[in-house]
Amino acid sequence: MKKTILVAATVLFLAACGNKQEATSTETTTAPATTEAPAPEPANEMADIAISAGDDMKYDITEIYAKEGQKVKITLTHTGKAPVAAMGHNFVLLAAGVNMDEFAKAAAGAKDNDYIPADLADKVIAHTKTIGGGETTEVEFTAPAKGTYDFLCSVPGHYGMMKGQFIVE
Ligand SMILES: [Cu+2]
Repeated sequence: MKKTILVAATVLFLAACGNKQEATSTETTTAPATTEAPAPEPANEMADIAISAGDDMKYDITEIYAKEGQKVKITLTHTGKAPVAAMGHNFVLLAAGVNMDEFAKAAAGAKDNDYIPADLADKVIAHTKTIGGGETTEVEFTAPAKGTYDFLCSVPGHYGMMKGQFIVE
């Protein structure tokens, strides 16, 4: 008689535990489903842009597209053989309304700072370092407001050949 009561009590105890666990696991499986619901916006995907330039002093692309607020990664590859001192290249994206000629003139005197004039830092949205043949560099930034922006290589004498437009839609 005593044994029967003990068994019954154990069954009740296990049943209670089982129910409790079930309730908890239902809660945890429901929660992630609600947070997963909003699908990521396509604009949130990074614009992964590859651009290259060689010893011929030319970018392979002269137009880059991105969406306002989109994360952008620019990977610059120097496909040439010339060392950085002879034929260095970089990628500099200028803020809206910056005069490219004036910027390039100032950049020519900023060799020690990768040809980015320190006093014009606020005129630059993003830039890579200056690299030589066989090297690769990259920079990440957030696309600015809708509009068309200029980019250039600020190594002296290059921007006449090495420039393009960064178009934000
Ligand atoms: Cu260059």
